[in-house]
Amino acid sequence: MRPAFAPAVRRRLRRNPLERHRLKARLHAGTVIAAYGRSYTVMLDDGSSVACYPRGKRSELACGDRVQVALTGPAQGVVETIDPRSVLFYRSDAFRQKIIAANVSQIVVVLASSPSWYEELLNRCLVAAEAGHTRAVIVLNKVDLPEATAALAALQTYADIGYPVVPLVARQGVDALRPLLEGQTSVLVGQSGMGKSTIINALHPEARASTAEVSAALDSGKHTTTHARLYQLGPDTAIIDSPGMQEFGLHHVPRQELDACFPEFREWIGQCRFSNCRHMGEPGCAIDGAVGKGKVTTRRLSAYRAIASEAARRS
Ligand SMILES: Nc1nc2c(ncn2[C@@H]2O[C@H](COP(=O)(O)OP(=O)(O)OP(=O)(O)O)[C@@H](O)[C@H]2O)c(=O)[nH]1
Ligand SMILES: [Mg+2]
Ligand SMILES: [Zn+2]
Repeated sequence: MRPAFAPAVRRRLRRNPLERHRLKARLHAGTVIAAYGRSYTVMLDDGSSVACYPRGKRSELACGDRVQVALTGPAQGVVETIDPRSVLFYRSDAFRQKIIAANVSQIVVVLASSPSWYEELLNRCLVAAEAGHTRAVIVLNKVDLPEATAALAALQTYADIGYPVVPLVARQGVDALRPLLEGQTSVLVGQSGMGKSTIINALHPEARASTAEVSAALDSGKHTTTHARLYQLGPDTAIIDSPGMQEFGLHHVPRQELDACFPEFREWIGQCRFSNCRHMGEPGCAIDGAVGKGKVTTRRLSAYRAIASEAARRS
């Protein structure tokens, strides 16, 4: 696919075909491997790293973006264009989008036996993955801790739906996760302190990503990772570490797309008494019926209703 040029560059190019030719000849293709503020690190396809800033005032680059860079000095450059993205994984509230990563093929939600994890955040990450037609995997890290038994039991629902659930002790090794990452560009997401960067370090020992003890008093992590970073694990395998998050806004997921974001609802959709059933407690709702038959859990239906109410309030 041809790269999409930024508007300012497009204008310049249209005006001057000679410059278009020159610019194209000087551009180097690469991948954004770190994004902090308006500074980026781009790994060029020849393996060299370039410190870059974007042309123009607004920067909308994300870790994982494929870009075309014009070199301006030794290991320095300007991002001239962003290639079209296959996927943009992001959260959003009423005011803005928070881009997490681009061009990922898989979302890995990292939970841990301790600190405690929020089921609401898990459900929201899964909805965002489904809305972007991206595979999702759940990791339960720190199964060496006594809380593991209860955490694994709570995750059975998700395994039943079909999401791979991988128990892990990242401090000891990540071999159980490796086969699921092969050939994928994955992004690790989750609350602070779950062990995302510990997983990265186990997969890519040169990464030396910072990790920190969690706070027992606050039952939470310390937001150690401050920006996303991509690590290449093989020719066609990459993984992105991301900063811990506490909430996951889904303002970008339209109400009418929500049913499809709950995979276990799919076989019941279209079977409600009313063709315009919103599954919010209407009589003859097939999803309520599925809960009665034990095919859908009350907790997942409640999660659906909370997100649906939020979406309905927006519109
Ligand atoms: N007991 C135990 N502790 C672990 C394991 N994996 C990671 N930890 C510890 O959990 C703490 C937090 O790990 P990090 O890797 O920094 O967590 P993170 O998810 O990257 O956190 P943020 O960057 O803040 O989002 C560290 O003290 C790790 O050593 C594990 O398998 N078992
Ligand atoms: Mg981290
Ligand atoms: Zn219904």
